[in-house]
Amino acid sequence: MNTYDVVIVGAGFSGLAMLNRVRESGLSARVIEAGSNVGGTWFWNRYPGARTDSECYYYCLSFNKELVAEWTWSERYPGQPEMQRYLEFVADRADLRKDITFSTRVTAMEYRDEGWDVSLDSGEQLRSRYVATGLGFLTDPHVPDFPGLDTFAGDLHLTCRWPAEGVDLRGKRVGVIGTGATGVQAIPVIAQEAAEVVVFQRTPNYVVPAQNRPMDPDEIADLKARHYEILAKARAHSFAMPFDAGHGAAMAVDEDERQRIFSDGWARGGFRFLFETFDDLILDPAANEAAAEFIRSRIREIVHDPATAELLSPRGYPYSGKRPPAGHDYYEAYNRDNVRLVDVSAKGAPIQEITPTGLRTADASYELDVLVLATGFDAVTGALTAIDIRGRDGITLKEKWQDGPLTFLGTTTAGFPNLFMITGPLSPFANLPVCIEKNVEWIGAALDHAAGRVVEATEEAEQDWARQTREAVEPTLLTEGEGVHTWFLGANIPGKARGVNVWFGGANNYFRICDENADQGFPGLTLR
Ligand code: N01
Repeated sequence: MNTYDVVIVGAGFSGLAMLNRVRESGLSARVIEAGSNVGGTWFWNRYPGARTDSECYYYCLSFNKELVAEWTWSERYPGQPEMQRYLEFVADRADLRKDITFSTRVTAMEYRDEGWDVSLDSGEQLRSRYVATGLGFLTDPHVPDFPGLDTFAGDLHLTCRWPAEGVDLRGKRVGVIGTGATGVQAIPVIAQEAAEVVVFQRTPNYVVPAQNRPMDPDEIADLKARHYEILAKARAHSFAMPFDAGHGAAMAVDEDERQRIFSDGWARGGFRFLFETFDDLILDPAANEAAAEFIRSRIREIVHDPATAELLSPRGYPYSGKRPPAGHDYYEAYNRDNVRLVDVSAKGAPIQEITPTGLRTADASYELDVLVLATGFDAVTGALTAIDIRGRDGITLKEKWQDGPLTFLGTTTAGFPNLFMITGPLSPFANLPVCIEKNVEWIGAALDHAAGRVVEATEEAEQDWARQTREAVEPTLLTEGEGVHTWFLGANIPGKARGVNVWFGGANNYFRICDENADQGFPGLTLR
């Protein structure tokens, strides 16, 4: 049996950064990756239009100065092929591939004799002192239980399992279910190719245009020169983006000024609208509604058909109550002759069944050649509980978390010694590469501190972290998305425990807490 100091699960941003870090400590490691290449989320999500929602120069890894110096981005928001090439570059430049086993899944892990037995779907068994998971927040696909789904005789595709060779949509009638961040990116691009696109929308989103553009060589040179200064700024920001503060409270300025600032935010694009307009959009209901109404007014301006514009306009939940998508001519797509929007909400005509030739709602039938499911993920916990992980007392992680996840700092959980999770449940949902590198830093330091001993979070520490997580989100409007199936509340999966699955107390505060914890010798962890 092959034996390692650390087995790492996943070769996306997290797994690559973790492998590099454990090598620095002189530990032996093996990465197990389900895909046939590195990339993680960027390996699987190849759907048309897939690209980052964060700007390239802070959606990247910083652990190695050469990575920063030698890689050049082409667009403000790189597309999936560029992200895939980037992560391959990282793996090659840091010489990581030789420790990665591809096209292999971890099926089970059992804690025994102060280490982990790791079972792979290849039949191989590994033995490891420690395990670090780098599974991502949004990994395990959610396929709704539509009656008749398996009878569909056309082509059925999940956005997060899009074939590498692509799908020929020319001349096809394409149905898309889902208008989250994925659907919002995919729909305008699919519409450029397909004969007809029918979008089945249950809940409209607040979509702000990303404002993509090519990167200018002078700008690239400047960003590279200031990379670590920019990283420090990102680490000081609540969502780990190197943004400036907004203009204070939205309702403290007059209506004209408010509209001017919102217009400016709209022109800056994407998350800058949320974070660089006003500082209280996720705190003050009136401020939030002002932003929401601004977005609705833009939808009415862009979309020619008033009935379609109204259907696209979110109401009844706050802006950011669902993770706001970034658009690339999203609303403009509904002005095309070949795009139709169908309301499948409870107020409209819900989906009844998938038929061999298409889809039937409560009031109509649609003939389709291709059905695209952009229906999201069993987020945060799904990829972890999909593995049969058995801890110290034989209890599985799934059993432990049946009423919601419990972790200490999102990285460890009591009863599962020597197991670390990179961006595990109750860690920040923010700009993920920055969060990942901070998690990797803390886990690397914890491994050094443990120096081969058994390390485990205490139940008191994780109860305290659960309390802090609940208290952190209380002043915000972010918990008001349950009725609109928000994934960060577990509300998109029927039967899943409800509650905030992530830390919304500010990524910057989280980083400070982790740094202090490490400086103080890791209180909250026991060593034996
Ligand atoms: O998934 P989602 P996603 N009947 O869960 C609909 C990240 N991301 O893959 O809103 C009908 O947001 C569902 O409807 P409703 C980002 O963090 C990042 O789009 O639940 N419809 C919704 O419209 C994002 O938040 C990037 O009512 C059903 C959609 O399917 C997260 O991933 C790009 C249904 C699912 O939306 C997830 O986004 C893309 C049903 N039974 C994603 N079930 C970038 O940063 C579900 N839906 C680039």
